[in-house]
Amino acid sequence: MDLGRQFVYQGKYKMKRVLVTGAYGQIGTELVEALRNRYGGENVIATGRRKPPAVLTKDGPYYRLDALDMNDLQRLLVDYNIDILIHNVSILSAAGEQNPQLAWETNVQTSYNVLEAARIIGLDKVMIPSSIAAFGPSTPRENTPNDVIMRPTTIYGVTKVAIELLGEYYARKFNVDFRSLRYPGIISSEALPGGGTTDYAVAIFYEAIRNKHYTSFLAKDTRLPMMYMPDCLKSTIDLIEADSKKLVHRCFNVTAVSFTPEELAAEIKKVIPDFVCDYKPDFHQAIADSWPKSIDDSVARKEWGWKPEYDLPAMTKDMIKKLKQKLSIPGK
Ligand code: AKB
Repeated sequence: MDLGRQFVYQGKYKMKRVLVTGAYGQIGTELVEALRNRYGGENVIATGRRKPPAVLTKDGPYYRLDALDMNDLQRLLVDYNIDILIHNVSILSAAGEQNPQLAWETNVQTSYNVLEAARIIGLDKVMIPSSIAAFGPSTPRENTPNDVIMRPTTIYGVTKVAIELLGEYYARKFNVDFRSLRYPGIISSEALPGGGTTDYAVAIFYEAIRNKHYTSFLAKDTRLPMMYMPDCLKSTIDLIEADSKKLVHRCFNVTAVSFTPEELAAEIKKVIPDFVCDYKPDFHQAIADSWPKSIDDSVARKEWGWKPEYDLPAMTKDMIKKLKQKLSIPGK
């Protein structure tokens, strides 16, 4: 019996109930689907502020929720008898630099609401993602350890450090089971990312397939840690279901691969030989230059058995195959 997914209620095993905020974003869209396959459609509530994509309306409940509204948030958690809350609402790095005030309010104030709601209602677990952006220029950039100096220089990074510290405080002070993953750049074929610095690694695939040409906003030798969506979903679900007795940490580095735009373009060229990539670095470059080039995720491997499945060639082949299907372009 997998007790990560189930609990005993009146002598019977019941599936846990999960609420996902920011469910219509890049990670949320596929995470809700994966959770519904695992926990049952009616046990996973998708919430967001926009109109939900069709994929999220067919197999389970969805609600409009602005996580800044504490009353609405608590009402949904109580009405749906939620056990696990995954808070995916976030303004990402590049968008954050355009509007730092909005990034602080959206990222930190909603996370505070989520942690407070978890404390008041007594939720089982709360997962709030962090990012490689929580590190900064004074952090060692190669093989960045889990526990190391964190002095980010973007507002997005500042909000992520604040959220990590607040979550750890709630865990210590109020016994809230807070967990967090420092996601690297996520590459996905379903929902598009928006407002991030690693977004180039998704856009490049669309442009390679549609136009055989892409202009990267990062320099060709900018190495960053990355992960394919199936690994992102696996890491998220594995950490949610990890036995709390085995967790020494609350916030974990996770990674799968590290590559540069030039290396990614070369890999795409193996499948689309006439693809051409050129490079015009813009304001994203300074953000990327403040982040790690590669990540040491040995703490996650040790405490909850994290192990990625996709390397750069496997991810590239799968992305191109899926996007060609999605965009209805013949050939593999
Ligand atoms: C971004 O580029 O801002 C995000 C991230 C690395 O957290 N994808």
